[in-house]
Amino acid sequence: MYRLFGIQASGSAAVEVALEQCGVPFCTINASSWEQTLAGEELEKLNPLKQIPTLQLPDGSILTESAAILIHLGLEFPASHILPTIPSARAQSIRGLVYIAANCYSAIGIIDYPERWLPDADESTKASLESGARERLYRSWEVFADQFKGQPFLAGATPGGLDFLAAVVSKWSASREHLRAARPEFLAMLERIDNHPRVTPVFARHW
Ligand SMILES: N[C@@H](CCC(=O)N[C@@H](CS)C(=O)NCC(=O)O)C(=O)O
Repeated sequence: MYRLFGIQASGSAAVEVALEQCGVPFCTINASSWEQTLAGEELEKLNPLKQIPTLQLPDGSILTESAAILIHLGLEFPASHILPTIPSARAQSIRGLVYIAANCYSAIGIIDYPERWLPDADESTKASLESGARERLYRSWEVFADQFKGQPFLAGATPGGLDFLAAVVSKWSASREHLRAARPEFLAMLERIDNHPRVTPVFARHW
């Protein structure tokens, strides 16, 4: 059985949708770095960064990093269409997953925890880092929107792992509010993902 460490409204929602789509048995374990619980202690032993999503595979091994988890599930369960089957489309999905993790998710980490990058800085310096990271995040989403077109979804006819991660990560740091004016068609595609019957029931548990 897969064991998914996560919490409401976090990145674990994207993996939860994917696990549902794979049709595999899994359980969710409520844990995060911002709550001190026994499950949190277990999470920290498995993933020293104490970040979610963290997925324990049926063989007991640990997968961290949302993009890696989604790519793994897509390769392990090809019929799930978490990754497109056509190689060129699959390559673009992998590119998009790594893009979001490297550019968007990481910028949100800076916005949420500026003290990790500037441990000795005063409040105004940290605020300045936070606002620079926010601008960079918005620019990264604009570039993503220009590079990745939903037809009607990023993964093709039905939503895949790239759609799940884009829909979840864009919910934070007011990214969608920015995209409403900057890239309205892309925002409409994100809403299309939210409203897909395979996604809505899971997102309803999170937001
Ligand atoms: N690189 C990781 C980032 C995961 C991440 O930052 N998760 C957030 C929750 S959505 C977290 O656990 N933050 C708490 C922390 O960094 O202490 C990924 O792509 O999955």
